[in-house]
Amino acid sequence: MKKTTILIWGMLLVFIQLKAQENASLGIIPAPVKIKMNIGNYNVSNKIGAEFIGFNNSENLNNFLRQLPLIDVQKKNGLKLILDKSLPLKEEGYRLTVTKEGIIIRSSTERGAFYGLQTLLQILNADQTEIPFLEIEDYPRFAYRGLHLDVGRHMFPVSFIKEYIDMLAYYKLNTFHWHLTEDQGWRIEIKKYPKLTTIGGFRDQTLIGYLRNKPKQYDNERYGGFYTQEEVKEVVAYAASKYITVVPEIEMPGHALAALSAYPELACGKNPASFKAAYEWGVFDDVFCAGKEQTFKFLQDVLDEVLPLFPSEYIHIGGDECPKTKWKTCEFCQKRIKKEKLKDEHELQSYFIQRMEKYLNKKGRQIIGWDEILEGGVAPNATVMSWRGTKGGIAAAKLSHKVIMTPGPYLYFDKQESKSSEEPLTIGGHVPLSKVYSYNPVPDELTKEEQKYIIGVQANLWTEYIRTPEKVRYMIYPRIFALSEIAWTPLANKDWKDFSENRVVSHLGNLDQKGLIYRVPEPIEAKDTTLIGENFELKYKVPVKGAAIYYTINGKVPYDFDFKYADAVKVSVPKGEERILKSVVITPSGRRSVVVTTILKNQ
Ligand code: TNX
Repeated sequence: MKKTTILIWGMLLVFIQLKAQENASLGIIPAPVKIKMNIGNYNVSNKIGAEFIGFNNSENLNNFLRQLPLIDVQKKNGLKLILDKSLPLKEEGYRLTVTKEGIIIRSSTERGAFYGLQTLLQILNADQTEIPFLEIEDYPRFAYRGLHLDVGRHMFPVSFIKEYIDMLAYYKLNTFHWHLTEDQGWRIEIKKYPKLTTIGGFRDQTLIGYLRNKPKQYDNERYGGFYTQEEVKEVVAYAASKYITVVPEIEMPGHALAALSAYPELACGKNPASFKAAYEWGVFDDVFCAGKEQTFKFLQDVLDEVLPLFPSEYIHIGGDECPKTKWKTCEFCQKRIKKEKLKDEHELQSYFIQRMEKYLNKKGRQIIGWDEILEGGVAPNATVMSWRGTKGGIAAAKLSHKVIMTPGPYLYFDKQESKSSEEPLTIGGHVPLSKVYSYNPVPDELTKEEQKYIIGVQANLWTEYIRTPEKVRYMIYPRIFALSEIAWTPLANKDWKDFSENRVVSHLGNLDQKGLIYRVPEPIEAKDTTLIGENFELKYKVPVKGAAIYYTINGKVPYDFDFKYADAVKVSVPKGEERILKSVVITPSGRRSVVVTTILKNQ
């Protein structure tokens, strides 16, 4: 071969390689386990057909396929879904291949095929006309991948719960933790105890503003509602059609004021006061009495109605933040402590949880509890949700209990993403996207053996300060993307740069196109800080596809008629002066990021 021919071939190879790398992440969140790019593209600009092989007439998958704009059910060729029980992948895994013959999704379960379809959908979201030839092998890192929603503090319509479930499925999360009972409202219909919802479902008013503001103000408006059992069934069935398990939470013994407002006899003492569902936030002293048999009878009755609605193996029974104040002076609780030879009120809480566990185990269910259930002795089969940091999770794993990691400092999406004063009212605290992404649910403190007890990870959305579906979206996007990736993607494949600069950018671009609310990230690389120098040249990147960065250097809030960022922000500052650079992202739909202020100083 002539030298020039070799050179041309060589250049071509380099080009192909670069092209393949450029596509390497394909915009998929969570990043798959393995992607191999091949040369060529499969054209999908015309609709393609779909064919099931080996599936026993899967209604779920069929219905799902039917809704995809890519698919024409009248056609046959194009996409093949093959059920292959011998596939050596984890239960939820799949293989997706695209060749000139078409697209094949191979899996050993329906669930796996469903996740293969989510991947396909995400690839198509980036390009509607062509899919590169490729081979993907994929399966989850953790079996439990959850997102929680508190409907006690504020309620959200069934239609929105379904949207939430769709979003979970699209990001390959498989558990929706539905927090159904709270001090501020009991949200699930229980036929035997109708007052739980007619009385306990409503509060007289709601706190306006932050809990610690003085003086406190209230909105003077009755607030409430609940889900009927029919609605619950509808949600659970909808979730199941997206391969999502709904884990209900019925809180005990604390966070029970709404229940006590309906049935005050379940509180401590002979003649308990009357109660009202709480209308501000926090932890309240009045809790279920652990001494009265009546309390257990009530909770078992409630669970008897809850269990048939939720096929989930796990039932969450709360267990967090239960003050022992009332128990200390309650004759019934004290009698129980003596009779059961308990050391103190912590052991009484443990008695409470263990007794409920026994009841649920007998019915074939397992309990999950917040990490407080470790205090006073953990129930023998309980799974622990570690929320006060990771200590509880580590302790539980060392005791050979299953653990779901949901630590506040990393995975509480009710905390705000930045410290900017432009952030909306939140519960406080600060959990930026990068912090969520940095979280590894398996703590270094555990041995290999103990690590096996970490069955998964979850983010929580408490809604004291979240009143509308729109604000839920603001709080979860884009942090849910990071949750998805830490829950699914192998540790070794995590790649913050590709995630934050490519994939988040395109997924937020899609939300923007749909006109949905989400939190617009600040210009990538822009920092609230002071820089010292004379000639500044700052490079930023756009965090949302199609968006632009605008800036001012006179300290004013930037608008879209100000300087538009192109290659760099170039500013020269005379000796002894400073310039206040403010930058903002504005998206195609007109959404704005918070403003970043960078002081440029020439000393
Ligand atoms: C603690 S997390 C709680 C919730 C609050 C939340 C606010 C947990 C088990 N209990 O009741 O809503 O903090 O971040």
